[in-house]
Amino acid sequence: MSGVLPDLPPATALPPGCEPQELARLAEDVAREAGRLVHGGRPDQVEVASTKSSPTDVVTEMDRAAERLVRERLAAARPGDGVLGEEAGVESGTSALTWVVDPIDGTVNYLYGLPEFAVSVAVVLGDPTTPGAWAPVAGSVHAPALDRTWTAATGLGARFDGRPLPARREPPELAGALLGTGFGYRVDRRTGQARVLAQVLPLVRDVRRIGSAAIDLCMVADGRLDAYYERGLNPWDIAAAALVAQEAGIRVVGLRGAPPGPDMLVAAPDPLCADLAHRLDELGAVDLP
Ligand code: LIP
Repeated sequence: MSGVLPDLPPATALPPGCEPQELARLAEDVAREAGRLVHGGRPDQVEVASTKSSPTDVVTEMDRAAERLVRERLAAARPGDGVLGEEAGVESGTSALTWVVDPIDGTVNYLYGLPEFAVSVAVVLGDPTTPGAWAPVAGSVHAPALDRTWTAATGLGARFDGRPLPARREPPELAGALLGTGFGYRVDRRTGQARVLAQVLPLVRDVRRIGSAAIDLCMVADGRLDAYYERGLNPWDIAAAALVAQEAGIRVVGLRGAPPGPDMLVAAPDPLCADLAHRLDELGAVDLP
């Protein structure tokens, strides 16, 4: 843990039989297999199976099928671990580890046939449903339509398509930064997020709305974005990608001394991270519905 704002805590005192590199390999293998199902099995016309927080917060049958596959593979490989998945919720385990799964991060992109979606598979110590109470051990984000995979293991660095991440350029000042962000599905929250964005936009180089938090965070890790912020993210959106980012030397924080979580997540190299977090706090970015 470094700096004045808390990152996700490092995974320490790993239980016996918990080898981060092996867990990272399992995470990537399972994410890739689910990616083959999601991308290779995508019907010409993807149907909405149901909605969640709003009529635009959609679930497809492929979200459900991919999560079932991931759960089956993880149960076979590590039967005592718990699982938290976006679609089927929490399944407690007997070990100290919990797998955190987003079967399709960027579901709306998937629905529309846009390539920016990813399978995110992470394993954490602690309780992933409580911000600040969990530490990522290993994880993989596989974007099958982009043919990109980011994988990390705690203390062992992050890899992009099997190679060490490219060296990053010197982080710019805020005015020169290319930011990623995203928006919730509820109208009241989107209204507030638009107000904050209108005040952020003049302060930065430009903004990209990719549509997948996991890909946003990985793009900060590999230098395709300078920074990313979003309010309203779930643990399954960020668990793998936050570790990729942290292992690439990126700060992943909340605001006002809070850990990254649903209230806010800010990711960037320092000092850009601290500057952006401070500006977002000044703009009331967490004082939103
Ligand atoms: C998505 C996030 C994205 C956010 C979207 C959505 P989903 O996750 O990854 O950052 O802006 O609104 O929440 O719903 O596609 O798994």
